[in-house]
Amino acid sequence: MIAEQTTTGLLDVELIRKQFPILHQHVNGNPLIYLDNAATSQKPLAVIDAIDDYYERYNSNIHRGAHHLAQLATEAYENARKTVAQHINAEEREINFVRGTTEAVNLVASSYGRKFVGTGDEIIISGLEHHSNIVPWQMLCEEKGAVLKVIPVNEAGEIIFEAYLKLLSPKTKIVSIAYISNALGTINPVKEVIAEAHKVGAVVFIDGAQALPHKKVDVKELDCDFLGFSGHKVFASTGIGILYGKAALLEQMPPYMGGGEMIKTVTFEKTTYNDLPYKFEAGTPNIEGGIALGAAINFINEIGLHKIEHYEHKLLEYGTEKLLEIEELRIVGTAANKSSVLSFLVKDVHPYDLGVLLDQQGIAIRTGHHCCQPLMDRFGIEGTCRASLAFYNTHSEIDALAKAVKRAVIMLK
Ligand code: 7TS
Repeated sequence: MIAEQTTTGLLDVELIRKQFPILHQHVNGNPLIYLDNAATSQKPLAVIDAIDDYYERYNSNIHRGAHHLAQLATEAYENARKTVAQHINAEEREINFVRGTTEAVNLVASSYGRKFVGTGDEIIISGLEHHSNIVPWQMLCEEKGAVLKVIPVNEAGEIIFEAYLKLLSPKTKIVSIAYISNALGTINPVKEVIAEAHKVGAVVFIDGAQALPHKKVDVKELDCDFLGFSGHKVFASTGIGILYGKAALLEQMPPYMGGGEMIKTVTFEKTTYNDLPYKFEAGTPNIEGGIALGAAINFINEIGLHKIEHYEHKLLEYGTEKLLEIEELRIVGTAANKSSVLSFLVKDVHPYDLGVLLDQQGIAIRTGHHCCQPLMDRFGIEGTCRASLAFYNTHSEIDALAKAVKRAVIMLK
């Protein structure tokens, strides 16, 4: 039995794996070992069944129909919003359904940014960011004549906090930073980042894409102004995500898109906008995605995020140890505070070639720059091999990964 005694109780990985049908298949003649969870995670039966149930029983458009199915669909969608709100300790009106983290950043940059950022103002991001937390801010800076500042990163892949403090000034209007780096797994000290930004009057956007699947995030405890995350990384569907914003800020922000649902009244002369959160939800949304996200959050809460976090930490430590036994392999990203990502390089081996050979052995990893080209530039590399973990991964899968890397390296050298 694959079971892990954690300080918070037993995580029965075997039982958990039974909930993920996709894991039980062979790829290229070998049992699938899925280690690309930072790109997207797999879906448990609870999520698959919730989507099936929606289409089999009550598919309908929401908020508008008086009929029975429309009521069921509206209730399920709004219940999912409530689940998300409770999960991150927010109010329901602060939970905006969007397509994913990318849209969450773009929404804040377009709406808050266009209104509150002007010529000569500054926006701070970190050197660890995913392209989706770089490009929207660059676009805003270009449009407004604002300046983008970047917190440098040390050799371990940690932000240099003292350098951050030096970047902050009354000109800083927005700080936007990932909670956890997708390329290296670094956990940023976001609570401290937020507190310091608030001292100069800046608002903070937290990119929670890699945090929500692995740890409890409480927006009140962090005191973040905005938080974005993607459903598909947290065991739900693609095409759904969340933008949390403090109600007082969302109230001040203009709509991002115009259309149905986001209005109170429309005449050709003037439109008045709907209340939160509908003001930011123009058009028919991804209804099944919202319902799936609610089901996914209930699923991880039933297991317990503290147990998940503890188990994954042990798995990460084990994986680090195992990989470092391989000659000429180095881990890229050695932060003291790290989560669920093993980025590595083997001397004289191209990451892509290694990725292909691992795939031939049924092992799914990602290779390349992981949408973090500036971070790769910082380390003077083109990319890495990245094995990213979820709570359904096991110690024996790590053993298989290490064995397969060893075998592949022999073939490639
Ligand atoms: N921010 C971070 C930290 C991410 O890891 C990702 C996706 C995004 C934003 C964008 O999320 P999306 O759902 O809107 O696309 N990261 C990855 C990855 O590491 N591999 O594939 C996608």
